[in-house]
Amino acid sequence: MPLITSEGILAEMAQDGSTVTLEHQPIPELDWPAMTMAFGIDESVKTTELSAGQNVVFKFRETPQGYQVIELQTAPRAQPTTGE
Ligand SMILES: [Cu+2]
Repeated sequence: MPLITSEGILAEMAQDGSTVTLEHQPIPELDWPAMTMAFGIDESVKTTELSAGQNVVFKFRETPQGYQVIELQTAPRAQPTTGE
């Protein structure tokens, strides 16, 4: 399965660093709407400087163990907010 790139907000990081919960944007490659869901994290991903509420860009793929993030970087907020 190819890598899929998306972005969203880091909602929660597991204390042991094994999973991350992301509020991601719609992902047309998978026909997914925007949602909040947990992903596994590849051990190569540095998670020490991440914290909840940060905007992130990430790449993931499907593995036998589920959806696995293999790249995760903080990013500026790209979506203009409305109604604020
Ligand atoms: Cu999802």
